[in-house]
Amino acid sequence: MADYFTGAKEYFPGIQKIKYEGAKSKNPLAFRYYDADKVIGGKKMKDHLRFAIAYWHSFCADGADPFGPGTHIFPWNVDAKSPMHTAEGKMEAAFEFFTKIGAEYYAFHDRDMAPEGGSPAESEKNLMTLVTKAKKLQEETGVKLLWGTANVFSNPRFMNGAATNPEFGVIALAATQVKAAIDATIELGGQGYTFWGGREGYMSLLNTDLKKEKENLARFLTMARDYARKQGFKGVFYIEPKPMEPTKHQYDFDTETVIGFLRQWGLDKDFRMNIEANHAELAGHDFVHELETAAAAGFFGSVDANRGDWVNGWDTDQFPISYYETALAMYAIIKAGGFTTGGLNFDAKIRRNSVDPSDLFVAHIGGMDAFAVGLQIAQRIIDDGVIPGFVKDRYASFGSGDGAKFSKGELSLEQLAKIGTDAGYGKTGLTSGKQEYLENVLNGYLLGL
Ligand code: XLS
Ligand code: CA
Ligand code: CA
Repeated sequence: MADYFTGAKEYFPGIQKIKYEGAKSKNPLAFRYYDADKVIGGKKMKDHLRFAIAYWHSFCADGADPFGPGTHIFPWNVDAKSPMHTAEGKMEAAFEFFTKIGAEYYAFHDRDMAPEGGSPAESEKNLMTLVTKAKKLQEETGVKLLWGTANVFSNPRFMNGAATNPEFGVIALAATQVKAAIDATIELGGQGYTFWGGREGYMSLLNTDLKKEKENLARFLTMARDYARKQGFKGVFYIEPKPMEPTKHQYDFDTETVIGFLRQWGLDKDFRMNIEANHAELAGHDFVHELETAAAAGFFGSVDANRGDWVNGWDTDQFPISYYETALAMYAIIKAGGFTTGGLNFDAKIRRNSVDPSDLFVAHIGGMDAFAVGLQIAQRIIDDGVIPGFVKDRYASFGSGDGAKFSKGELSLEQLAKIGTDAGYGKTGLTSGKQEYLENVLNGYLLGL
């Protein structure tokens, strides 16, 4: 990867490539824990973590919220001659940022990269112009595309949904975008293509044919899968679960729901999960619950790394900072075999009042350091062996004798009941789960770095 890139104009002047300076550093523009080439458990940190930058939050979202306008002054918007000129400047700024922060991957929506034109054909032409530029910048810098996606939720035409819209015409317009975004992803060598069902849900069942909408969603995903495969896409399709917001109920509610849907419609071979920490919380789950649920069913794919705020019930998309959470997440990810096509995509935004250009760097440094710490704690959990050993012992009764027969499906209910009858009640089942002990062991690792 290039040391760092700047286009004709440097958009983050005064900020050099961010370096690892160690835990004692007081420099806010340095990593204290993320040391890209340091080997942990036989693999470099950067290959475990596969950090990606989200184009939309970092270079598009200007801090606007329902109560006020944007506060972030993007230098590529200043003096821009046209929307395409803005988009080109934004892209150069993005690649400058990717290389200065040292992230090898990025993720984007079609409309983050290129402005919508006056017709679907013009929109596609705009996108492909920017894709050509992105491809060149990727080659120059060594930065790669983690995944692409289409924004089929922001434009008012999608206010009633995209693939689940009650009007066929809207579904066809969504197809123009998804087809072009798949082409763009293939052209850029993207390792994945993501579907986040932004408005694929309902606000009221009084006006909704739920069965039809879910069938249409399945049909649309099948068509997209078939098109991408026909065009030679070898990557992974991701569904990103989210229970609500902007709709009252989204069909991709959580991992378990999505897995059922994918299996029902025969999409389970091509699709995996892109799990976002904040969405897990909105669904009433822990981030790690979603990771373990996906991994247990063979659907672990990629991660949108962020966090919510425990006192807010919405998608605050804050940068991850909790070592406790990153440690448990990395433990689950390593147990799942680590990332292959996926990575840790910072789907996170700086706060509306974080208006200094350096704030974007500081935020990502915090997130990258938090995952670097989490990775090291996870490796300590594995190396020390107390927690995995405890879990293994807890299920030891399935390893031999009748327990092993049960696991292999060799017992009928009558045979199983006879084993219970012969054994009698005794003290069976009265074994401590030792949760508090394990929590203390974990806290020891957190402090031990
Ligand atoms: C919004 C989602 C979105 C997806 C990509 O809540 O997180 O940003 O990640 O469309
Ligand atoms: Ca996301
Ligand atoms: Ca989110």
